[in-house]
Amino acid sequence: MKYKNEYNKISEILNKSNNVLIITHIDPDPDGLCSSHAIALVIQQMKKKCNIALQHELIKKYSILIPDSSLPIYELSSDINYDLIITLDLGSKKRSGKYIELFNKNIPIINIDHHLDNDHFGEINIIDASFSSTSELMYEFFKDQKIPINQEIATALYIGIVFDTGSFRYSLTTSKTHKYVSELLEYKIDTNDIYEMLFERVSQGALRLMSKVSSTLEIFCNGKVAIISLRKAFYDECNANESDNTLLVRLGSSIEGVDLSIFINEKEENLIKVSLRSKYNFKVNEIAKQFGGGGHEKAAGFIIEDNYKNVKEIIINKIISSYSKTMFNDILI
Ligand SMILES: [Mn+2]
Repeated sequence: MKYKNEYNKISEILNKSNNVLIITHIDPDPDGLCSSHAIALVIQQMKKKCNIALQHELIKKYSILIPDSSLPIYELSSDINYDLIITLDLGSKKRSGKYIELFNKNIPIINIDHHLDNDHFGEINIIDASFSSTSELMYEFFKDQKIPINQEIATALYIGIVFDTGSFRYSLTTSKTHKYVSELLEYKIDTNDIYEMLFERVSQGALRLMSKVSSTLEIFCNGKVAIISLRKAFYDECNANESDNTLLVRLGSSIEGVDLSIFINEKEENLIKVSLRSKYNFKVNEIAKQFGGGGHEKAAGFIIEDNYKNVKEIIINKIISSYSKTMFNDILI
């Protein structure tokens, strides 16, 4: 096993720790949340204390992913001293949001992630982009260390893997992913319910929002590039809220012929999150990095403090023109 030494060291540190804080990225996705939940359950099994650090309460759709309400914290409390930090699916310290100060406190950090551009800020770093998800890596750690798992832990890992692989469709789905998942399925996981929860079940607000957001579609480069925008005002217009936006980022890339899809999410008037997805050779993480963000070659993003109109101009002038240059020598604009 490639990470045998690291896995042994993690077990050693875990055994010595008494109070563990688990941190995943801001705007957590099911991979970050469920790998956090899985290790939290294991730590509880070891009769040790642990918490999962979140920025704020989870959106309704994802709150069921961490059913034990004593696990999440939303602020650091001055009377709890954590003696170990485990970061999961967290590419950089900055992406820990309000918990960034913890990284300068001499607390040992175990950093487990599958984002290629991870900053390696831990004492132990297992960063491997050949894994479909952090949850898959977490399962390998449990398996290697013979850590007993149960239906709840297996379900958490399964959800993380299903989400990050888009139900085993994305290219990072390997034979190893399937092998590990087949082992997890021994634990009687309700796969149909999970699939529906992640990808199919939508609220009325979400459906109205989807229709509104779809109508913003703009196409560039002869049908190869799509921009879709979620304006802040849409929430009120559709009687929807932020928890209704989770499926929207995929809309652009589902269009036939689209290679690069750009999702502009206006979170505040001067705070815009841009998500990039590509299907072929255009590495979106390199673009995201130029704007202080990160991610994978085919899925990346960044946050920009500017208004919608300016951000859109930047996208057209910098990202789409760079795409056109890289892929078509500027023939298509
Ligand atoms: Mn992930």
